[in-house]
Amino acid sequence: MSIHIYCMAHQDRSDRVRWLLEEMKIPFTNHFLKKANGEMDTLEYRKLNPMGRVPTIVDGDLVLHESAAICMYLADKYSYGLLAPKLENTKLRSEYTKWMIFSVASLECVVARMFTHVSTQEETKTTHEFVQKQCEILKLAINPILSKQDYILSSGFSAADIMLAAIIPGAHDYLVKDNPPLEAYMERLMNRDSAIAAKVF
Ligand SMILES: N[C@@H](CCC(=O)N[C@@H](CS)C(=O)NCC(=O)O)C(=O)O
Repeated sequence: MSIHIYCMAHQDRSDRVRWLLEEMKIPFTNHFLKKANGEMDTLEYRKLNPMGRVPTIVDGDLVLHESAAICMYLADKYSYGLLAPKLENTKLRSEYTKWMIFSVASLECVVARMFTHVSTQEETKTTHEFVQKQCEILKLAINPILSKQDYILSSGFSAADIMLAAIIPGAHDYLVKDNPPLEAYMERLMNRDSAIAAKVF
């Protein structure tokens, strides 16, 4: 049975969901919605996602929105103990949960400003200064880890890397450029067959 992904494009926040599914070799069907045509605003779609946003998935009788929650659900269901550490492995699981939450609550809320607070030249300048400052703070958490290991968890590649690597390029100049640990990390992740198949980058 195929998992249904409601999205707008390959490079919206559904990218991480497709990447994870490709990684786990789970079949999926994309449903591309056109916002301009009101397709995210229909009664039918609002039943799946009351906010009329994407991504939303339907997996059998389960409907879920919020990309981090979707990835946690899918990794637990289809790759428990591999791409998602088991609950009984308390330390590793808490690290994993931390990075999954960090990816959206700390990283993406900064990175997203690059696209939403740039109407005028003046606003763009202020936004870039803000993002640059915030990225220096975010790097305090990420850099020490990626300086000593290839992936964000000591156990190796996980769904947390998918979340982080799908978001980081949005602020490439402030996070990746001239930052060897992040440059190497992104190179490693962008070249995964599953990321290429999912057209994330
Ligand atoms: N926190 C949500 C964000 C969802 C979101 O804002 N998605 C964007 C596309 S990437 C969207 O639906 N935008 C259309 C709109 O806001 O009308 C998630 O991670 O899934």
